[in-house]
Amino acid sequence: PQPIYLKDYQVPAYLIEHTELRFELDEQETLVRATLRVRRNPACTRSKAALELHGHETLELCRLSINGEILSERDFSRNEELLTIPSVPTEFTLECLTRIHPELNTALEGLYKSDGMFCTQCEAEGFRRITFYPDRPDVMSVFRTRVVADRSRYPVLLSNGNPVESGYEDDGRHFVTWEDPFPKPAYLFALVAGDLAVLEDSYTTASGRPVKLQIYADSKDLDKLDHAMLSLKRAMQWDEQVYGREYDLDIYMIVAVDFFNMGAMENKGLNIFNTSCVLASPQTTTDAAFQRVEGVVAHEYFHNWSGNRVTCRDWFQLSLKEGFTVFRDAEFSADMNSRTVKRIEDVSLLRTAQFAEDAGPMAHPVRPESFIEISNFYTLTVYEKGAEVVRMLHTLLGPEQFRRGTDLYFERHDGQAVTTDEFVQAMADVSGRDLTQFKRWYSQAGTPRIQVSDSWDDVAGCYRLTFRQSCPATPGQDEKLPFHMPIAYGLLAADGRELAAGVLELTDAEQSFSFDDLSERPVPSLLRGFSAPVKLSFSYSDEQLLHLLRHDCDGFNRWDAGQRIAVALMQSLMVDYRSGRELRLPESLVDTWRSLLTDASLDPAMVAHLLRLPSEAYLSELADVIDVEAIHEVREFLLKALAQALLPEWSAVYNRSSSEEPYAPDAAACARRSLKNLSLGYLLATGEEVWLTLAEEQFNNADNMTDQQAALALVVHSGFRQAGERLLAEFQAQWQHEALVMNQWFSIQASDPWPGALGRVQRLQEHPLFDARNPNKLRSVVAAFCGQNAVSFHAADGSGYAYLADWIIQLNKQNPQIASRLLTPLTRWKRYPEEVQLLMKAQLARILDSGELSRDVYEVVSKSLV
Ligand code: B3K
Ligand code: ZN
Repeated sequence: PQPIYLKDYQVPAYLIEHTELRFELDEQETLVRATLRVRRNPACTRSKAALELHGHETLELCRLSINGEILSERDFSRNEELLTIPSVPTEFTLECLTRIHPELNTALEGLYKSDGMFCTQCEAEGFRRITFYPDRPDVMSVFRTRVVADRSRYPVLLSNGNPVESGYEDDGRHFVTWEDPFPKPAYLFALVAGDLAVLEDSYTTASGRPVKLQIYADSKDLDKLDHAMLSLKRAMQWDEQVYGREYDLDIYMIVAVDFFNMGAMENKGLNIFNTSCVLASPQTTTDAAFQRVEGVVAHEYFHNWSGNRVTCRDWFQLSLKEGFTVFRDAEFSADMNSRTVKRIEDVSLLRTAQFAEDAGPMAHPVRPESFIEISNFYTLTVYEKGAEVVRMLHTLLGPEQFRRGTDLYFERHDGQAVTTDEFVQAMADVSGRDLTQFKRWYSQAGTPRIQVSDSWDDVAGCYRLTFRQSCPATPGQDEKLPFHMPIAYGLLAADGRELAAGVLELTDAEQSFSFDDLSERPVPSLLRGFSAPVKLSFSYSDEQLLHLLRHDCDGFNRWDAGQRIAVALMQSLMVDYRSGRELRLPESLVDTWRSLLTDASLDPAMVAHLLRLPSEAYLSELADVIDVEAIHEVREFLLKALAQALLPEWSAVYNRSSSEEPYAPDAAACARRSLKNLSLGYLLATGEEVWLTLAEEQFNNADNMTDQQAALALVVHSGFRQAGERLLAEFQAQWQHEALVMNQWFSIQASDPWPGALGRVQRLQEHPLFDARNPNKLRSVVAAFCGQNAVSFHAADGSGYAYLADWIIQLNKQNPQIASRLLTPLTRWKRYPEEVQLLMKAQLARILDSGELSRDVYEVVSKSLV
């Protein structure tokens, strides 16, 4: 497979003004008739350019005609990817009849069957599995789609836009015709056919237009759609208030499907969702999942403007819509819930997973320069780091200018397919700023490092901060130029008062800032709210960190001060562990934690986050060489030691956080439950039977999934093995008919680090509810084991690596996107000790030699072995 380069971009030679589709859906084979109104692109300077239509090798071409004249084999050529017609008129109608086999489609790209229904996934390049078409985002067309199918099996027939016609055909079939007036690229096309239940509601836009809202799902899940509906209405209103963006069609539909490669898809007017991102009920859904549903529903809705009305010119620009939309959904969630908690969660993800990506073999800029398979670039870098880049623009310009910038961007480019440059240009135009240097965030990969030092002149009352920035080499980029970034800061006095605060703009490799007329030497609070996606180091003393922990008005930095204290301690304990010294818990930490635990005036959400130990994944990311065992043992030791040292406090917090109130997934209640379950974890870590009894009571009496599942996971992951087995059996008996709940049941077991994990996981795969064709099941078992069970995955005999490689080889044919995603843990071999590296690399090599690889898997494996 050959890479595709951003620098080779060329405008399309032909445009499609109108696309008419007719689908005859059938169990055995589906017929697709496409009628395209084609016209030469006046902006294309290549005279005599051939018409190129993408078409996947699985398409069976039945008939092809231009202006009614059937083409013969001599009139065109075809390879695995393209159908090329060398000579065509300047304007013409192309008709193409194609036969496809959705029932055989296990890649879940294009048109496929999920359980009993038909559905589609076309982003990024799935439309070419449906019909021959210029499947590129800069070709935008109006679509009219007629869906024909058996009436009894597929009573619901959906596509993009508004329904304009329906009726009956022969043989018990019926049809619905849909028209989408907004020109769109093929990746936003969608179709659904099935026997579905629907929840209906309505929304009136700010300018008074009524919109019908519909969420479709399997009838047994009809009771789990209220939260998604509420989230949708909130998102619609928020986008009007915060961005001035209204919805534009008469109807907005969401469909829940079981078999889905990712979370959800923003098809125009017809979002298709993984059930895991739309279904929610207190009994079956945890707080975290409630919040995910809210966030994803909003994200897909926001795409209607940031993605659909204004779309990407080419796939290198993916972050134009994804980074911006993630920023929009994060701000929405922050407004709906706790802003600080949302930020802590997002930064935790960024600092563990995205930073690890930046340090791995697939590291790429937010706007990649080349790819072999675009599906491999739906990454944390494009999404999460891309969102951070937009956030930095927001910080640099301030909210008002930023809003003027987005207004200009939407107005200027409505109906167009554009690049990240256009987005930044709009921001530059409204602010009068030169953002040339800022754009390096789009082109340079890697996580910048900022080293900060300070000095104090007592006589002059002058405090000075010096910043040095650098960025490590990444594949294909050895040298990096300095970034332009905002550093939000505050200077704290000894009594906690703020002496100064603001935003510094870093542009040089080394840069100093002075603060005059200060009455005392301050403690600096740096990178408040995580104002730039960097690794910032400053040699804080413990006292200074404690000071920030107590007094910083920036909630994020208060939490981060706590993290820095815990990380430093855990790193020094790891040194002790490796040299065989006894591990000891310093009294000072116990005192700090006690004061946090007993101060009832603190926000429970904050306390819950402060008292959660840094994850194994985060400690791994920070390590020079990852010692999986040391990280795990030290964390376990600290958990137990803190549990014992503060037993009465944990118990008191547990009781204080228990509540009789009916379940609600609001920020305050979520915080309380999270603190309660954190306490339960510490109590169980003591290994004392009484706390097991408490956990079992919680498991049995919980009126919500958050509490029940927390109790289950804690017991299963504890040393109480028999009790764990018992609860797992009870949970299964109670929930075996709820697929999403059972996914959690699988994943709790797959992530259990107790010895013998691989054997247990292999037995789970024999479970009747496990289905290797369903991505959610693979994530619950395979990804959970390889990604959340480090000690077991990294077993010294290499069995975990071989296990994953076996899966990749199997899935490579069946579902390349999922295969390539699951592969990630193996690609990080450079971060481990040498003997481990050899074992991991051997499995990568085995995959490479296993036969014909998909582009997806080939790209990741080959780049990882460099
Ligand atoms: N745009 C889709 C992702 C499509 C992934 C294709 N492999 C979901 C989203 O980001 O909203
Ligand atoms: Zn998105």
